Amino acid sequence: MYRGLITATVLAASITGASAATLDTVKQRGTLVCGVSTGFAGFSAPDSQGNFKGLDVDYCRALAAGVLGDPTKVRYVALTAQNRFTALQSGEIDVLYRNSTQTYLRGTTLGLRQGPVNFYDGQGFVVKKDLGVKELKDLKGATVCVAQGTTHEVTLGDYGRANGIDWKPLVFDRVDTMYQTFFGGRCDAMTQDASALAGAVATAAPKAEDYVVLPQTISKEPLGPFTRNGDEGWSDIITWLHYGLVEAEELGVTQANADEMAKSQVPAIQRLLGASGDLGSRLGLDNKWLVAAIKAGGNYGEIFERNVGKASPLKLERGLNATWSKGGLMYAIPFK
Ligand SMILES: N[C@@H](CCC(=O)N[C@@H](CS)C(=O)NCC(=O)O)C(=O)O
Repeated sequence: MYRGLITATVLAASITGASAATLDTVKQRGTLVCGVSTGFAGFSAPDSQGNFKGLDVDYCRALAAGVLGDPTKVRYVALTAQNRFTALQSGEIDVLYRNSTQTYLRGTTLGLRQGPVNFYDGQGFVVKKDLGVKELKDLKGATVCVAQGTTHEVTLGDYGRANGIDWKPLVFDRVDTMYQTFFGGRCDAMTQDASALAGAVATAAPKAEDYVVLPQTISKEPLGPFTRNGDEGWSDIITWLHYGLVEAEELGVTQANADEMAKSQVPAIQRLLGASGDLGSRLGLDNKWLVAAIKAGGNYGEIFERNVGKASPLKLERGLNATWSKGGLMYAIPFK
């Protein structure tokens, strides 16, 4: 009891220390420290040279460009599902961009803020095609590989109990071991975010065409950034970065034309790109911060297509991640 109290006090003290204006810390350091995954193709994974690539990584780059004027001024910290939130609470990282699902409990109990969703996902299943599985109830009695410390571990149990499917979870604390085990044939199915399954099949499967991601999903997995409570200024920057990238897509501002578009006569484009309205300064940033952010990796649509869309090995549809005007959920709050 006494020891628990000391630990809690030390943790609370370190959270307070870490919540001093993150923007100032980042500017003084000259580098953004971004928490990402240890390896999740399409979102954040090191390439053959060890450089992190992916949708989440492009958010880190856009943020560094917007805040520091240089998308390369990022130090990536690879985090597992288990240690990601502690790394943010303790101040080891400035922001977490790591395919992390937003939930009520994570939002209310961790001392963290949940930023706007940058990828709407759902928990899916992958199986070997020759197993002949067509729907989830065909997985009765199946061994299912699942990662520890994720939303999936809990949802798998809940769904099985509610629907009378007695699947047997095989739980892994390391995702690389989970992939090796599944593709080695030890589990009948593997479950995680449907996007992650597409990435795993595209990059880790011995023969991608032998596997199928089932069309059903069993949960909503809204993925987005996390920041610390008590630093509204920094959380606002994370929020408006996402809306800026979506607004850029809606207005046709791209990586290639951002400088040119800054001279546009369209008031909404002028405000977004800092030609009028002084919006950046209200966040403690340069008024043209979003020009720099968009030039780092493009607008939301460009980031999506390059990393996880048709131009990528994952080949995902835009679906819910299309802009609202095209039937999706990506909708930017107006810049005015
Ligand atoms: N979105 C889920 C799952 C996120 C997650 O950690 N997924 C694992 C695979 S199931 C992953 O990306 N692992 C890569 C890594 O650990 O670096 C959550 O927030 O709990």
